[in-house]
Amino acid sequence: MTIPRQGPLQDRAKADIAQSGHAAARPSDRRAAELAAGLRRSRAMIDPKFLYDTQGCVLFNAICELDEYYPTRTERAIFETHRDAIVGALPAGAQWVDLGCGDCAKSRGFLAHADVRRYLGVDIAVDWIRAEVDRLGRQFPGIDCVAVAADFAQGLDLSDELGDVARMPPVFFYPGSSIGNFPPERAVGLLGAIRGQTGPAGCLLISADLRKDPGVLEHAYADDLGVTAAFNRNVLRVCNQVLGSDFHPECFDHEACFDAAHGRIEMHLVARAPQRVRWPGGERAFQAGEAIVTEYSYKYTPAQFEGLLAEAGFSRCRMWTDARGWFGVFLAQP
Ligand code: AVJ
Repeated sequence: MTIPRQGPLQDRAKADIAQSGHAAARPSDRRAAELAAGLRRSRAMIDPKFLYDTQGCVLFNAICELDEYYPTRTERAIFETHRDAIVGALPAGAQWVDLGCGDCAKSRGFLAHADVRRYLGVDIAVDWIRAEVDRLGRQFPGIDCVAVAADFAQGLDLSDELGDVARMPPVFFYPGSSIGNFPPERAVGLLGAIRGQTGPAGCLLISADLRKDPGVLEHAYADDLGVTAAFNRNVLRVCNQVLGSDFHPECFDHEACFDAAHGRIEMHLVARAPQRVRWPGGERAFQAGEAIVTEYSYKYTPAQFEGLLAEAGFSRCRMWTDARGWFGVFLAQP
């Protein structure tokens, strides 16, 4: 199963299973407390990482196949069309750092062509990705493949794993445009943390979804079949499981709107009628029409995104895009 890269690295059922052993109460308590805190805010919110339980991952994969959802196939086409130019711009003898690697699928096409000595698959669910990274290691016997557990939404420090970055320059790979889940200031924080670990010759290969007609954007996040609606409502099921709340997902409408002032798509779940949701230790009333914010997805102009990279300390930047200029693949260098 392909797992989308989140800004805040996604949780998923496999991670829960991995954590649900004996010392398991803690992470799930923390998750419940985080959900409760978000629901109690005057503008209720649920962090997008909760969208990705097993069912959420399946629904996200279905989204990626929709006609309306252009990012996945546009990125794939840009990678394929410009593979040689991208690979040609990478340092030799690199270590490939796959941020939110999941099943490592997007890296394979690069590893087959680039001069890579080492592969670090970074993900929150290390037990799950270990098998995928092992499989990658069998496919590329010349590359030393390692799985690393990290939730880089909480800060990224791979100094131990990377070793001497002057001798083996890292190529940080963050595809999928999941950087768009972070507000710009937090995005700069993560990009700056990456920059702090590139060394003199390392670089960052990252995708961002670009500004375009709001109608196209809203349609991409509110498809005709209602797959994105199901994906969004599913988060209430996750909430019921993790927090023990009594949401009725069918009592909320999916809504996606482009907020031009902030340059972001907002996904909402809108209460159809007045209702009260209860969970152990708390409750929240919703008026009809009141919304829970479940995701921001920022869209940038090429200049805006280059500005973020510059602010984070990258002084050189190249971009590849599609014929419509809908999606950008950026290579940022110190
Ligand atoms: C996985 C964060 C890149 O923002 O486009 C897709 C998630 N949400 N449809 C995105 C998503 C609704 C996706 N990212």
